[in-house]
Amino acid sequence: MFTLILLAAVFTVSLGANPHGYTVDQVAALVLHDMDTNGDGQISQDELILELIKKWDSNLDLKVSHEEFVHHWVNTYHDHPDTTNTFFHNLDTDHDNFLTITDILAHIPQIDQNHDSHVTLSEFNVFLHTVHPDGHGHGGNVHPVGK
Ligand SMILES: [Ca+2]
Ligand SMILES: [Ca+2]
Ligand SMILES: [Ca+2]
Repeated sequence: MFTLILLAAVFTVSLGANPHGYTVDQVAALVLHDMDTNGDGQISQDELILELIKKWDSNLDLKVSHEEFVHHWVNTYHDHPDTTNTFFHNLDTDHDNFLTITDILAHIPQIDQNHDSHVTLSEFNVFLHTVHPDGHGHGGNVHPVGK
């Protein structure tokens, strides 16, 4: 399943990944920009945790619920709710329906490909393509749109 998502993401030319026309590449750039609080062009582990857990956790229980995540992600990046739903479940490594520090730490080795403790745009871009279905439904549950 995971391999299929990866292959679909790699071999698909993405045209208009969400209703506002952002491609996955553009969303990756937006997310990185939002997370990069010290403006060095990279995301540290702390910035990743700060962004997701502190900013997105509306009720301050250190867990980002499915509802909180989808609400925030769709509002911020204008993504399709179905796509966002698949994205959330791919991020939720322990399948407890919450994104926590545990889920983030589980993804860090995969995101930070050269293991320098910082995530660059190209690293984040590759990661997003593997966990986030594009707007044509490849790898996700979004209705395919004809080419
Ligand atoms: Ca940074
Ligand atoms: Ca989880
Ligand atoms: Ca890195």
